[in-house]
Amino acid sequence: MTKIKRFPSLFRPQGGVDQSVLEQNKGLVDQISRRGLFRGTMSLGALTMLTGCEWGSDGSVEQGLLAVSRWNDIVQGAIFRPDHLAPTFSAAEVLKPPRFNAHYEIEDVKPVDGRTWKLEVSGLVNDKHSWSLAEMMSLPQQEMIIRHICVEGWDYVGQWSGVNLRQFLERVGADLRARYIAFRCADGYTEALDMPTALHPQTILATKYAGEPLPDPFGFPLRLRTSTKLGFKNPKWLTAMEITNTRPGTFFGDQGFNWFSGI
Ligand SMILES: Nc1nc2c(c(=O)[nH]1)N[C@H]1C(S)=C(S)[C@@H](COP(=O)(O)O)O[C@H]1N2
Ligand SMILES: [Mo]
Repeated sequence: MTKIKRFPSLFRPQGGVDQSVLEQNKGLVDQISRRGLFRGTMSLGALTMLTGCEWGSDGSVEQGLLAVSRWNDIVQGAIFRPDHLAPTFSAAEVLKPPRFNAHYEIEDVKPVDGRTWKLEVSGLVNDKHSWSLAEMMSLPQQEMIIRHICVEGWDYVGQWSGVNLRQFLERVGADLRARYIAFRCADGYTEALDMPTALHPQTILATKYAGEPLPDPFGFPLRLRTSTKLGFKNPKWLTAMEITNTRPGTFFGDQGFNWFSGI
């Protein structure tokens, strides 16, 4: 049986007074503010004023954060800078092996067989053929050393290489005016990107970590790596991609996490 992990969720307070929720996530708020989203104007007090909620009384943390989340989606979409590059790091800073996370424990990872694996491509796209691993590996590869930030409050520098998503979308004749790319994974996980993020120069379909094929727990044979999104918007063990104008449901988004979750 797969154990479902309990996340220290921003959105599901355990009931009663929970002053610690924002405190626990202060690192993330600070990160986002350092990376320019709030430009230093957004304090925890300001969040209270923005949402008109007393943080901590029954259910209000949840309501307040949902309000912030909806506001975030609008503002984040509006201020997203398509060509603004996320910070990159040196090879010496790369964590080896990377730090694992999923909504279950590492022992429950079910490795994907690269010999039979395919990536399905569907929706608003000309070329709907499924891609084998060999075909993916034959495309030009791009490398980036970027920071991974998880909502649980930890981060690491990782070295990822693979196929630039914009170049892949152009190659398969995707409609780049479509609004979303939806992803499905071998473990049933779902995620999605808005098109501007999909077309960002540091968004790739990664096949390697630190120059080696992705180890099984980290998404072999193919995962998404965005430089401008939180960890959970980087689906592992990809099996399908759909180009669509209908906003896709996502594993964490459907539980109330901020859909955009990035800068
Ligand atoms: N398929 C799938 N992808 C997933 C997850 C998952 O549970 N299943 N967890 C996400 C979360 S919450 C994080 S932080 C990152 C962790 O990636 P890593 O193990 O390479 O650090 O993967 C994301 N992608
Ligand atoms: Mo995460």
